[in-house]
Amino acid sequence: MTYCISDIHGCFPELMQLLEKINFNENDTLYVLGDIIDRGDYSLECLKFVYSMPNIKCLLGNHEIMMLDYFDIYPSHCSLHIPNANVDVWLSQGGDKTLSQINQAKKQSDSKEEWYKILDWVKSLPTYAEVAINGTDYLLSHAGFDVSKSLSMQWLSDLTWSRDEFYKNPGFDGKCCVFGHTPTSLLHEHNIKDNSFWHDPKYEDKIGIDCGCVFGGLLGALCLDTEDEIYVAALSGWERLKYAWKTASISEKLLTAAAIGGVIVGGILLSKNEFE
Ligand SMILES: [Mn+2]
Repeated sequence: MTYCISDIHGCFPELMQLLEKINFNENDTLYVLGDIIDRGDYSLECLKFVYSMPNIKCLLGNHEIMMLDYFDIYPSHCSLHIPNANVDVWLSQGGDKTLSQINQAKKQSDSKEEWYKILDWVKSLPTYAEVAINGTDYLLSHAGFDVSKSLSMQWLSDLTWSRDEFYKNPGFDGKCCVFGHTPTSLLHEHNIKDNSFWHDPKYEDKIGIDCGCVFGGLLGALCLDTEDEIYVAALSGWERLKYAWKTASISEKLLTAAAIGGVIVGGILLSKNEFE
């Protein structure tokens, strides 16, 4: 099977849950439509994971581009790219969390070396992909396309920053565009609480799959073979804490317990309610 996921934004536990739910294995292919990093707690884990998997193909998102800009690196596959004049943009868009994870990793020489390999790989990521399955031609990119131009003439900004122009107009003739970038709750005009995929109701030629996981929504996988939609919910604050707990040091555990008024019993963190 071939699946698409977008806008993981550092939500590593949810990514693992989703892959388990679809029973992802070596016979499957997964396209990740960019914005693997930023805002969430596990950007580096997410990057390392997708980098290590030969059957996961990633496309560049605007967050990866902001990161490359920050490190003054030019993406390989683009027709025109103007770096952000202000490198702090990345840090203000959730890149600050990613940067501190990177800096932490760079302290060890092994992971420092690995980091530079990953950065080189991010730089080389393509900006879109064409996939034909069961007679449907899918066009995948992070944010959409400028349909007034041919595929080879797309600017990097068309593929990674497109929004309303793309949503409100017909797509490419006879193709189905799959994209992320804008949480679908903002695209479902009549129900802002709907985090499921957005199927263009007017032209029926676009599917939005950023389900806003990092904002408390869903992480979704679209199966291109069956058009099945598989979702996992974003972890709650408490589930997130429990997840972080597994890898925390003793001092981090003590600080966390004190901060939430929790209690440690037999190495397990209990909330006040659970303890009483
Ligand atoms: Mn984006």
